[in-house]
Amino acid sequence: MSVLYTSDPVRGETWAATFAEHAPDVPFHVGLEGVDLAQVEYLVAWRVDPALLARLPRLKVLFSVGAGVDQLGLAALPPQLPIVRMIESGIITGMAEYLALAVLMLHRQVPEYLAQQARREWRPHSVVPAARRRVGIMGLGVLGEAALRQLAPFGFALRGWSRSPHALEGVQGFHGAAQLPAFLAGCDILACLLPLTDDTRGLLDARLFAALPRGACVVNAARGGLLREHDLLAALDSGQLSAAVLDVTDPEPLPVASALWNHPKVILTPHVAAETRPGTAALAVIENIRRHGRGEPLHGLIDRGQGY
Ligand code: NDP
Ligand code: OXD
Repeated sequence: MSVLYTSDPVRGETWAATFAEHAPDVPFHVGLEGVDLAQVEYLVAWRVDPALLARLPRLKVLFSVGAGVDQLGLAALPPQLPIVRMIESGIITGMAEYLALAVLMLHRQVPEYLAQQARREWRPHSVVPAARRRVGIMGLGVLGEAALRQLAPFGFALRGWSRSPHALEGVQGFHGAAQLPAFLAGCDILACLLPLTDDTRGLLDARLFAALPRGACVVNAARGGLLREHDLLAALDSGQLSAAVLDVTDPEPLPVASALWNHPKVILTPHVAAETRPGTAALAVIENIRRHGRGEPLHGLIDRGQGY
């Protein structure tokens, strides 16, 4: 039995060291060189070449190095192969920090002040109290919940939307397509932490932006494919939206010709909201391999039908 890791080789060194320390009985390989593929039972990857899978006859579980799994290309993977998303403290802390940063920047009108600064314009705007700022998170999973916990002490009026009902203290909950309009109508700042699936692709479009209060702001820290760039630009230019913070785009890297780069109402970061921390990620995979060996349920196993 062995584990094959095919993601970033530099981070792979920390993964290998963590396996050597905490699971010395489990052979761990960074990259394909010299690996007996017939012995590989666990694959750890960001993207997967289906041709590689065909060469792994004993593969039992595919672990994503990221919290998302869309980049694995689920449709091309064997339907019975268990796929596990990454749940580890580095990603959770990183996303909670990023969401706090983005929401506070929008709450305190930073995009507007940056645009004013570029024009050498000294013009204060009145501060809206946090209690009067309604912040909504789409996606109440591991990261959505962590973001809401991070935001709670600021005193924002918090709301969240998910597929199934969630009862979170201090958060007004909405779920399902039927409750989406009511959720959106009360979001001055909307942040998206949904997985990219067949159901969510392109959800952040002109119709959704029109359902927000006029002048609302949007944060997308999930996947670029959730948002229609053209619709966002139109909503920003019409004043329906007043600003956007984007950590993800479609495609990535964002093409140099994109109008997002120079848009005065857009703040961009290059998919850095939450980075998988190799040490804690390796421990999470080791724990799951142990669980698998004991026949216990895997932590973070995705539902292939739902795509997340
Ligand atoms: P989870 O699987 O824990 O949570 C997903 C949430 O989305 C759940 O609350 C789920 O609802 C909800 N959801 C899924 N589909 C729908 C739908 N059709 N309608 C309404 N709600 C839906 O995921 P995580 O919180 O761990 O991660 C979220 C995403 O963040 C990842 O998939 C990834 O794409 C992105 N990400 C981005 C990073 C970055 O650096 N920019 C880093 C890490 C992750 P329910 O609870 O009812 O199932
Ligand atoms: C992830 C990511 O999904 O880094 O973890 O985007």
